Amino acid sequence: MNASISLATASGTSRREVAVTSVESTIVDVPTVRRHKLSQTSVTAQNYVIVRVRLANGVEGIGEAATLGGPRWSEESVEAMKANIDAYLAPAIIGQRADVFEVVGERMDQAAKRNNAAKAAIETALFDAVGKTVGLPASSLLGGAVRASIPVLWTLASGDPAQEIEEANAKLEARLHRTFKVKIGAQAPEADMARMARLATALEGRADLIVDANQAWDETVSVKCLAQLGEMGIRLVEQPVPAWNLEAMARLRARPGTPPLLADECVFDHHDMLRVAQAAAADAISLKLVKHAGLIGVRKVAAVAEAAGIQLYGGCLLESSVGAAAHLQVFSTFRRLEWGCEHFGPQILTGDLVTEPLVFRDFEVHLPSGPGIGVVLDEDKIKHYARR
Ligand code: MUC
Ligand code: MG
Repeated sequence: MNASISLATASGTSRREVAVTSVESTIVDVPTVRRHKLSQTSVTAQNYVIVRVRLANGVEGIGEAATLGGPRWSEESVEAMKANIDAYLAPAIIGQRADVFEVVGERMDQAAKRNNAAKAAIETALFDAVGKTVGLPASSLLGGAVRASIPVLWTLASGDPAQEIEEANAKLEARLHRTFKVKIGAQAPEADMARMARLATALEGRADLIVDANQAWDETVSVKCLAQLGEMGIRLVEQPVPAWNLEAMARLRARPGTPPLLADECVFDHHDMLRVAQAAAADAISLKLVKHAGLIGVRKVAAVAEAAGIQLYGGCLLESSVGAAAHLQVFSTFRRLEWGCEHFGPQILTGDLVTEPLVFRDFEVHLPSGPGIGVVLDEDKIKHYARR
């Protein structure tokens, strides 16, 4: 029998009922509680594209694409994403079955090169809608959750060590976070090293520290700084050199005293991951929907990393509870997630976008239990934060 002729799903929903009837994109801007400074940009508001996909059965699915300071962290901006979703990606999938994720992915790839964050938001909305249709969490469609909560870190990024120590102490006190990622590279390396030494001393024995240079250094500066960071006991160093320079990452990694290296901007798809593995350029990979074009893409990159013995780190781009929930759905399916995750995003916003924000407790973030990605949009909040 031709499998495509069989229309019944587990819940009795016909395949025709899961055809995509509309795709809607909305730009929202949500202020952050403080300025967040990276090497290449600095933000006081997070910009997202919220995608809603409607199916013929009336079920709506939601997804989110995040950016950090416009097209500076990567090439996508919310304005470009909205334009490309509306003009190219939505027409490519309207009328298609939502539950054949690979087919939809291929159609989107034919309609637009890269645009990974935009594609991820749409694919997330499809997983949400299909999960809601069959009454299962997206994690079940991705292999099944093996954990209900994940250790979550907090990022210190004001650039002012006194403020950062106070912020870290408050998070420790509230039992929210006990690993802190410090954003470095916006100031001179000497100033960052002095800042890190202060933080390491103030938090010694109470918290773990990692750093993210967001590609700020060259190899010469990295040689010097990585040795110093190693002596300070920094647990992990993320993307010290430009994304193109895998050879430098590999040489730095081979030096005695270098802390483990985390690949971020140098890995967008699974082909990039393979090149990093072949070059022995990283100890761990930061997995993000905006880079890997969707939940399936996250699993593909993770599979290549696992095959090479490279550890997994649940990355973020300061998503709201919408994007964070989507990441948790896929992260929860990994047998190993050595470095936990950094989905503190909902906590750095002055307001969230969902009716029940994610739960942060005892240094972990909890997987929501509902169907699909497990969160529901708060329509008043969307109206409030929507760009006019
Ligand atoms: C990045 O480069 O990792 C994630 C957390 C944060 O503070 O910045 C981001 C992006
Ligand atoms: Mg990074």
